[in-house]
Amino acid sequence: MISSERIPNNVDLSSNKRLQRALEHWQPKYLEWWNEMGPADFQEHHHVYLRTAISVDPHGWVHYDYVKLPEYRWGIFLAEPVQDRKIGFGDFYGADVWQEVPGEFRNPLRRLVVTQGDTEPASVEQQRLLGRGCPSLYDLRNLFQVNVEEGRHLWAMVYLLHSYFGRDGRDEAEELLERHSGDDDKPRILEAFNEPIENWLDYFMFTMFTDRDGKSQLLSLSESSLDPLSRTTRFMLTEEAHHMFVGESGISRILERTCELLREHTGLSEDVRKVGGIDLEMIQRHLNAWFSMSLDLHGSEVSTNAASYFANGLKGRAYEESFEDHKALHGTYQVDAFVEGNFVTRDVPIRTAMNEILRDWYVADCKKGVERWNKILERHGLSDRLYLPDRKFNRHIGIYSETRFDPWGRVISAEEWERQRTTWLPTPDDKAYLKNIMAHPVFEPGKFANYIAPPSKGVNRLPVDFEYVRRED
Ligand code: BYC
Ligand code: FE
Ligand code: FE
Repeated sequence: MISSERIPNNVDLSSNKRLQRALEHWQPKYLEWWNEMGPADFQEHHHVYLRTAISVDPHGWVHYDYVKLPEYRWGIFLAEPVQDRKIGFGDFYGADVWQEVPGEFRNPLRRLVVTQGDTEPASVEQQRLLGRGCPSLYDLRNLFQVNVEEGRHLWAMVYLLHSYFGRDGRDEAEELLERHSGDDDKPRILEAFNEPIENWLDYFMFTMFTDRDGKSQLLSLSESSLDPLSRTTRFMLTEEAHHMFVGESGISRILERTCELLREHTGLSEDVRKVGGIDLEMIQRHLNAWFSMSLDLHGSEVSTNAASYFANGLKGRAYEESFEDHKALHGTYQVDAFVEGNFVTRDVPIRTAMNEILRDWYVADCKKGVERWNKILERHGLSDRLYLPDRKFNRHIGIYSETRFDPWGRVISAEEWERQRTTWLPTPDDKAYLKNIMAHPVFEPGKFANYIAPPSKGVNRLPVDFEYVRRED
């Protein structure tokens, strides 16, 4: 990488003047978007201790330093090419991977890249106001770390659009900055990215469950026959790990603190809200909401789109090499459908079940996280446990979206749903309570809001009370 370049990269941008000019033309629009839609209140005077990707070398890919947010150096990095890489699945199994976009797959590939790209700035927009109620400087810094990296993920997709999709790609790159999360006229493409992230409980659940859909989708795109897409998404996955760490450890620390408050003040059976903590029921409701929304992000259980993505080698399964039959032409997959009041197990061609197969991987990965959370409750002697709701619960996409299910997967009536929804999903009362306990930011180094425990260690081996965000006028 040549660090003096306006756009840091490992794609030899300076030897492709046309592309370089196109990206340098997009860059000021990106910065305008970042200033307007990125983290509110912390752009001008604050220096944030951040990691910046500077190469793809596994031993030294990041550099840590203080940086002002708008001066962050968003770069374009693709994982190193795999020599002689072959197509790993679908009808073209075994052929050479593509370095250019085949004309016949231009539209679906563009659509995949645009859908992926759209989520990245959307999440920054959703999290824009969270800094105002941060539980600590450590958490504030992690929020901004995630935000700048989602910004970089947008750059990754815009690089592909500009390099491989010509005029249409350039137009799509502009539109990625014109749609906005929650906008009535021009919303973001996928549902979960138009939902508000109002508080830090939402935020940690989002980074736990929705960023993990990012991991699902990036794993499957990293199998793509389009080699530049594969390499870009492979490098994005290294950053994604930190986002999920933020979510999982954030909830762990809330649980830790809730248990502590219960023991210290009220005895294990009392209302922890009386001493400013977050009760397990409220945590479970937020888990239910973000998990079910993130299940929706995997698409319909039975999908001809997914089948043709797989057949054509555009989007594979997570860890495709762990499967035996890479063409998936013959097998069937069992899907529990619900037809006229009854469950029926339908055998569907395996290719049409690719969304569901990816969702299986996702659910298993989430489950491990919830088990780690439950270890905390167990250690503190509580008998309550968190759980993942059944995958049919609260769905808005796919075959379960027409029927109401409870969190255990049982069919319920619309009236029953209305009666129970406040026990299963976040309520206005939850939101008001969270707003209240998160009304004031905690800016003193080493101090934490009352509802959350400190982390066990700081960032990059620095102490927990390091001044991760510093104001300078
Ligand atoms: N909301 O055949 P179907 C991340 C549409 S997160 C609204 O079931 P398909 C991140 C669908 O477009 C990862 N609409 O689905 C995380 C289709 O429309 P048409 C993001 C939806 O095509 C945190 C119709 O419903 N990456 O990176 O298999 C922070 C029937 O579709 C939704 C990707 O998603 C929905 N949830 O689509 C920052 C990867 N689901 O054809 C970042 C790229 C489906 O009827 N996208 N529809 O007009 C894909 O691979 C696929 O498009 C989907 C599933 C996974 C979204
Ligand atoms: Fe991302
Ligand atoms: Fe992420």
